[in-house]
Amino acid sequence: MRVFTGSITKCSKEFGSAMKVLTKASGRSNAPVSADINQKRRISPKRLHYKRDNCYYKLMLPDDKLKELELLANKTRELIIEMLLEAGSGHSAGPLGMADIFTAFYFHILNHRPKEPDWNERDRLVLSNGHICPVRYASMALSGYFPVSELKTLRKINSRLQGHPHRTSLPGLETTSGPLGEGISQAIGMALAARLNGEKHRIYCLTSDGEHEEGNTWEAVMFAGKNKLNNLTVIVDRNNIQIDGFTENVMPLEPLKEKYEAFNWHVLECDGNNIREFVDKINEAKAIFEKPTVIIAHTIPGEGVDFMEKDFTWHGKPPNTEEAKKALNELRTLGGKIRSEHQ
Ligand SMILES: Cc1ncc(C[n+]2csc(CCOP(=O)(O)OP(=O)(O)O)c2C)c(N)n1
Ligand SMILES: [Mg+2]
Repeated sequence: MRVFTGSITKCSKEFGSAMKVLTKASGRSNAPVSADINQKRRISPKRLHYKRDNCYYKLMLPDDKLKELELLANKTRELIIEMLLEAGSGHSAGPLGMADIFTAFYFHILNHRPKEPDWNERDRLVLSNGHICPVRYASMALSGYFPVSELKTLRKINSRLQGHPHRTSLPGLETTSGPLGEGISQAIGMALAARLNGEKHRIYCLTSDGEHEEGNTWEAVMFAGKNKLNNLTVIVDRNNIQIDGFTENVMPLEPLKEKYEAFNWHVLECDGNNIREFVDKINEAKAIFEKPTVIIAHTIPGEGVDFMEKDFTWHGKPPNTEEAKKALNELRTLGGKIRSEHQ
């Protein structure tokens, strides 16, 4: 496979050199790890790099792969609109806003096997804010966990695709979620267990900004910081909205970065609707060895559908037929840039 040709950075097996490449590529003057810890440990560059012909290459996103992911994210958004229309209920804003991040996970970041969902070495992706599950279902279907046609059963009686994810119904889900504020607690349990068992998989937890109004979230954040759970990466969907308003009006969360830092976390921020930027931050998180990492991903709720963007009233309602038609037209024409095959 020649996917990485032309866009990969060759580097030595030595971790020190690898970090220089990483730092140079991210345009930063300081390596994102503390030198003393890395000097003491010989870190296998395997998880940061891609091995071919006995050489290690930094995992970057070549342009053609990025384009592929962006188109998949757009397809994911179309499926979300179609599912919600069919279901007649559900959440629009959060799933659309997180389509880029889910696409990046399922098609580039995760070490997983869609046809073997219980494979023990898989990375764990915990979805804490369960109400945005239409985006997870769409990514799972597109990546081969189940047929895309099953998406039409969202929220139907006896469907495996419940309105909030039900772990034992659908292989590939790591947890049941819906009650907010539980995901980081579940993820720290997985991270601690993996460390105690000497297992190498990583644990990712997707959580929302609204969930940071839950006390349980902060207990988990405190525990992870204390235990230096460096195999855990939390991603906060910082879309500034919650069920009936803007977070900063309902319960201000800022300064969120400083709060995490005070709990001994490594904090990164990015544009959560920019796949390349997000993937870069994930790679950077893998290079942090003394702390858990949180990526505060700034996303636009309703991203891709003009009349839904940044409007909290789309938190928990589906489009009607007319609205879905308008939304699908916008997505299928990439905002009027191309002709849709459906026209
Ligand atoms: C413990 C708990 N309390 C309340 C709710 C009801 N609820 C569902 S979504 C939501 C808003 C949470 O904010 P956020 O996740 O940021 O929403 P989004 O960004 O998706 O609009 C609330 C209060 C819940 N699911 N669980
Ligand atoms: Mg929110």
